[in-house]
Amino acid sequence: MERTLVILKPGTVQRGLIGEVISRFEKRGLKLVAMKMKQLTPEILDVHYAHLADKPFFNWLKDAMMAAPVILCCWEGFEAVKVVREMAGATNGRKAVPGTIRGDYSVSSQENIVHTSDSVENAKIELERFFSPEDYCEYPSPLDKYLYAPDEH
Ligand code: IDP
Ligand code: MG
Repeated sequence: MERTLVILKPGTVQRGLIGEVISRFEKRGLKLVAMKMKQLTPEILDVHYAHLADKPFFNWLKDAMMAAPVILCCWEGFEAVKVVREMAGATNGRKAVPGTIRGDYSVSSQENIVHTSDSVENAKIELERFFSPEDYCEYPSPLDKYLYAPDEH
């Protein structure tokens, strides 16, 4: 099974949407295997958003990501990276399709509820950035046979 990183951004924490957003991933059938609340730092954001360092909004983005704690989650499932990314929707909340998380809860290109890993390769790198091996919980998934066909793993 694939694993992917979701960060519930500071605005999501402040707006009381933690439960709503986590509930969506749970209801979809994804399995939560690690979760923690953390105050992000400039140092970790410089690395995490290095691909945006030359953008005019980079410092605003960093400030927004440090405005309150975030919730870091690792979700596991068959093709979880793509499934989660598509649930988040387009980066700009005004362009995100209703029914996606950003399309239902945001109207901004910056304040857009969640970060989600954009590829299997980046998911591995990002999970290592925010979680240690001991942060993960291994527990049985008795519902798997109701969620997946035998060749979906
Ligand atoms: P993603 O979060 O959909 O993967 P990225 O391009 O990786 O989008 O951008 C990371 C974050 O930077 C976005 O989630 C958003 O918070 C912020 N961002 C992206 N584009 C803009 C913009 O044009 N203005 C302001 N903030 C932006
Ligand atoms: Mg991105």
